[in-house]
This record gives sequence, C-alpha cells and structure tokens, in this order.
Amino acid sequence: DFKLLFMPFVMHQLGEMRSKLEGVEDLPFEESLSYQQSEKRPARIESWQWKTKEFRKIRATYIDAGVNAQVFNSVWYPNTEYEHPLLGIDFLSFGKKKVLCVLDFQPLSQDEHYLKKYCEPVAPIKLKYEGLAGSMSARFYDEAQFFSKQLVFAKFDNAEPVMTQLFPAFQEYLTAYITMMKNATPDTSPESMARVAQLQKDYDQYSAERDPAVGLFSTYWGKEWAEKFTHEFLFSDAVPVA
Ligand code: BLA
Repeated sequence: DFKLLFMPFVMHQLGEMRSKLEGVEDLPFEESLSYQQSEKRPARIESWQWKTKEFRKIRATYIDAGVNAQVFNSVWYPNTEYEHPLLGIDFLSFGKKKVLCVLDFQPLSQDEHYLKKYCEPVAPIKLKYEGLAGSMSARFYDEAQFFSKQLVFAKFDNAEPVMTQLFPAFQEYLTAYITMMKNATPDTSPESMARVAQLQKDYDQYSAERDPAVGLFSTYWGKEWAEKFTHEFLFSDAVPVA
C-alpha cells in the first residue's frame, strides 16, 4: 500500500527529535514554501524546519501525490561548531514499481581521517542490511562528493521492503547519528566555525546545482515555484547561478 508510504519515517524522526534533542524550536519560513496543493493533479507538498541545541537547521519535506509520488526528504545541518556530517534522507516512490531510498551521514570532506572518524562507525549497521547496499548512478550526483561508503541505497519494485528493511535501518542510523552528535565536542574557534560554514554552503551549492527534483516540483507546482522552493528553502545557502 502506497498511501502515505513514508509517514512512519516522519513520525519516527519527530519522536526522536522530541525525545532526544534539546531546545527544539520551529524556524519560521515563507508560507508559500511551507505548503502547496496542486489543482491540476491531486498533490500536496508540506515542509517543516527547526533548530535545536546541536543543529542550526533540520528541514523536512513530504510530498503526497497518491500512488504517483510519495516523498520524504530531510537534511540535518549541525551547528558550525561541529564539522560532523549532515544527515541526508531522500526516500521516493513513483507509481507502484519504483521506490528509491538514499540515507547517508553526508561527509563535508573526503579526507580519510574524517571519513574514518565520522562515517565508518556506522558500517556495522550497514552490514546488517544486505538489501540496502546498492550504489548510486552517476546521472545526478558524484558519489565521491558529499556521500560516504556507508550510505543506504536501495531500489525496490514494491512497497514491502520499505517497512521490513528500510524502517529498521532508518531507526538505527538515526539513533547512531543523534548519539554521535550528542557526544560531539564543539570547536568554537572562529577559524573552524568559518571553515564548517563554508563547507555546509558548498554542500548546498553542490546539491542545488544537481537536484533532480526541480522537474518533479515543476510538474505539480510550476517552474517558478520549483526554483524558488529549491533556492529559498531546500538549499538556501546556495548562490543562484544565472
Ligand atoms: C535522486 N532525488 C533523486 C531523484 C529525485 C529526487 C526526483 C531522481 C530519481 C530518479 O529519477 O531516478 C528527489 N531530491 C528529491 C526531492 C528533494 C530533493 C523530492 O532534494 C527535496 C524535497 N538527495 C537528497 C538528499 C540525499 C539525496 C538529502 O536530497 C542524500 C541522502 C540522494 N537522491 C539522492 C541520490 C540520488 C537521488 C544519490 C540519485 C540516485 C541515482 O542516480 O542512482
């Protein structure tokens, strides 16, 4: 059943945020970006954004276009006192036979010491889920930039593995990520904070320039809104290129 396929993931994320993170507050943003409905085809998109003690921004988006499209997308941006990876979540289903799920501790550097310290610790979790160990294509992203070897990557031709495989993996990754961040030692030196801020900007730029979702947004809500949503909400630290 594809009805609100990924909603249990949203609920789980919200529950984890509420029970484990301190200082959770809504980060308000433009109403036209937070909710849209499509008149042409029945579809709605809703987004949320928070900040917490350890995160300068956690954003989340759900698209419900019935069986035609179900999407849960979320990115967790740590405060710039933390050089740690962003948590990236992109779960999509199109029709009844195309499910694509990507989940990663998205590294800000491909330096081997960085990867060993922040990404490799999740490897034992990944090893438990053989069905989630696929590789991305080179169509949209470069797997050697802002992705790790520990990413969860899966394509399914039916909904069943979403709850039986992906959901437990999601729970374990989220727990591991939150634990890592709660135990993280902040580096408040201006040099380090400026460096991390720039790397997080680079992530937004990289993502904004490659995001394959603009077409999807355009289909339902028009090109203008799609561009605005991508640059002003999803990747708001990217500099638009003409
Ligand atoms: C691919 N992500 C895609 C595709 C779409 C989206 C439409 C292409 C699917 C296809 O045609 O094969 C959708 N991207 C979105 C949506 C949003 C978005 C709806 O940003 C925002 C609401 N993408 C991310 C994040 C990760 C990510 C955070 O936004 C990291 C986990 C990964 N998405 C990712 C990868 C692919 C992808 C790696 C490429 C899959 C491939 O080419 O094999």
